[in-house]
Amino acid sequence: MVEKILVIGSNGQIGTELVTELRKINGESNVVACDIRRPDYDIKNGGPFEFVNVLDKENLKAIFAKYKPTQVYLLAALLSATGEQNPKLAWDLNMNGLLNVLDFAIDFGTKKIYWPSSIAVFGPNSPKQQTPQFCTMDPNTVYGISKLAGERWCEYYFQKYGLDVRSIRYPGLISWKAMPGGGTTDYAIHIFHEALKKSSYSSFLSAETELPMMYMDDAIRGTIELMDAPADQISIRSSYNFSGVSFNPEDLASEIKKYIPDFKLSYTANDPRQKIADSWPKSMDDSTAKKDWNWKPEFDLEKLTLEMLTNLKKS
Ligand code: AKB
Repeated sequence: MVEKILVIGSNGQIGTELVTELRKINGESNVVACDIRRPDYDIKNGGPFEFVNVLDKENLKAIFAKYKPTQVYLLAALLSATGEQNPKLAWDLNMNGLLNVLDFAIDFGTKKIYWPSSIAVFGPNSPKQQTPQFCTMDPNTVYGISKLAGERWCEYYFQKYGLDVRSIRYPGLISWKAMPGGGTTDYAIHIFHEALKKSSYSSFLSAETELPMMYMDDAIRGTIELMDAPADQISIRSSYNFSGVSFNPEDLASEIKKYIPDFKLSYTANDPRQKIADSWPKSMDDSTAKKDWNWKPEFDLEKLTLEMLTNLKKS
């Protein structure tokens, strides 16, 4: 079957790479990049682009009617740090954007929906190490609250309407093609840019702040593997724990120093993102993803550091 795929929020850190990969697999004309702004990089030349605002129901409906998508990836969202600056907008976009897409997916017979969740669904009382799939969840950011509520809606639409919604709880994603969009884990990307430019970086998270992270290539491959898995192998209809590698700013700096020996890491105190990071897991138990659809990460800290430095130097 030829898939017709919409990627909503295509200009962001994930969308930029996901669109390219989906176009390689499904053909350029079958993957429609959708965003509120025209992209200023190559996806605009490689296939169709549409202006889409997920909060504008008429606009969204017209896109569903035009393309009758078989799959929709909904990536448009406000992340943890930006969400705290505008909590009501974050709730509106992250929640009503999802509900609008789920409703039109039913109306227009879309076969599969992908919606990203995050490690932000966990909170101060969740276990920090090897955080299990099911445990106490008390997120205290509006982003985390909206992602946890969104997970419940995804499972509800699957159970009530049989809609094939699939989701992953992303850790911090590390990539070089597009800049991150306002998250708490963004330091782990900025550090590479500054290391190459100035041989120094001031981290807004403290030395010992360990967080779950993943290289973008792993995240894109895992996302597509989940979407390709047979429906009867998907036991989680809220969102899967998903793990790559865990490290803190000191670990990352030590790895960067292997290539840039004079690199200096300092710290900026009292950044509001520290409190968010302190409420999140340090590492994730993703055994259910491993069991259900054979998830296996390929990038450890050494490999992702080398990839980041090599690619950023070339770009
Ligand atoms: C963020 O930091 O907000 C995101 C995430 C972990 O979901 N990168």
